[in-house]
Amino acid sequence: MVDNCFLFSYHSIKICIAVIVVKRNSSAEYILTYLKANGGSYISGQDLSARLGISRAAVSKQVGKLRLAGYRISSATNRGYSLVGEPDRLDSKLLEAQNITCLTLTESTNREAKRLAEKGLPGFNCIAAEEQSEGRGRLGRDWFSPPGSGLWFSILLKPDTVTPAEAAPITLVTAAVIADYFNQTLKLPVKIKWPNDLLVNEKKLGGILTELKGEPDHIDYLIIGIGLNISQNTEDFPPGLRGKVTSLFIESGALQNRTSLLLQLRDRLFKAYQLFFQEGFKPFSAQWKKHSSTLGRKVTVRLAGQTVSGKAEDITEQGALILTDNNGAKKIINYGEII
Ligand code: BT5
Repeated sequence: MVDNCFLFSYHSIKICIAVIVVKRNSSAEYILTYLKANGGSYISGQDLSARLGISRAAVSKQVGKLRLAGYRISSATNRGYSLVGEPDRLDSKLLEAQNITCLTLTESTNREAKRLAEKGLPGFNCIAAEEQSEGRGRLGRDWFSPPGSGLWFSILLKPDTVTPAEAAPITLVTAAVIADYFNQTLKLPVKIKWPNDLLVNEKKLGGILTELKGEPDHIDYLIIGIGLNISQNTEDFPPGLRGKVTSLFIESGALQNRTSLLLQLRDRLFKAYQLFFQEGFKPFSAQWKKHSSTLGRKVTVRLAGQTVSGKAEDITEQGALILTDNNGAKKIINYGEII
């Protein structure tokens, strides 16, 4: 008797769970079907909520899920939603043929690059992912990296001719090459905020996370992780990031093919790193300064538990920031963050 009762309630719970799962899935699928049937025209949230028998808040939540899955859905006040594009996927076959490891999903391409480096993968290799589940910024911060909208990749290098101190400006070299590419080729005014932020109109388009394993006199490996927002709409970002971040699409109104963009950037970066290992930061200094949004400005830099304010005057050949503080004293700052 007790056993039967247990079986009965267990069975009911199972049915209940199944019903919830089907209902959740089908709401997003129905919304997608309606949006597709509407051929790019707007359909109101009220209309969708009436057709599906769910609240408007639930419609908005399901639209959010579709966006996270890579669907490009535009929303406008008093008009509703329209489907702008299907999920765009990196062409993994093409990338693999060009020696780029292309993963559908990974925690972090930097972590993946580290694993491969430890297993013996040589330098001048690139690892990209459609999506990162635990994309990271500096100091353990999160990096939002959904599928279908950005470039999330890491470059593995194993230089044997430079020390960690000599390699320090490689983040600035990376920023200079990317900013130059966006300015020259795509005519997008990308600026560099020392040391690792790529901005357009003061909003963050991308960032760089450089990690190194080695001893003071040699490098085992260097990993340069690059995150760039390419085809997102403003609504595709979590509310906490909106207003502070941007994408190539938001700024230019044009959709770029992420696969070819990645190939172009990888090739330019590889060439730049070869030159950097031979000649240091000097060949990149002018390029970096040209695109800098930091030099000539009053800034406050946070470093190891303290802040320093003053005018950002220049950078050294090691990529350190030269600042004249409010008492007129010159300071050289190797690591830190402008706040
Ligand atoms: C960075 O850190 O700017 C470095 C980001 C590097 C990401 C790449 S993606 C490929 C590789 N694999 C990884 O796991 N990471 C690298 P930081 O300066 O600490 O900035 C982090 C801050 O930027 C966060 O705290 C947010 O405020 C903001 N942020 C998060 N996601 C963003 C995004 N997609 N676009 C713009 N800003 C974002």
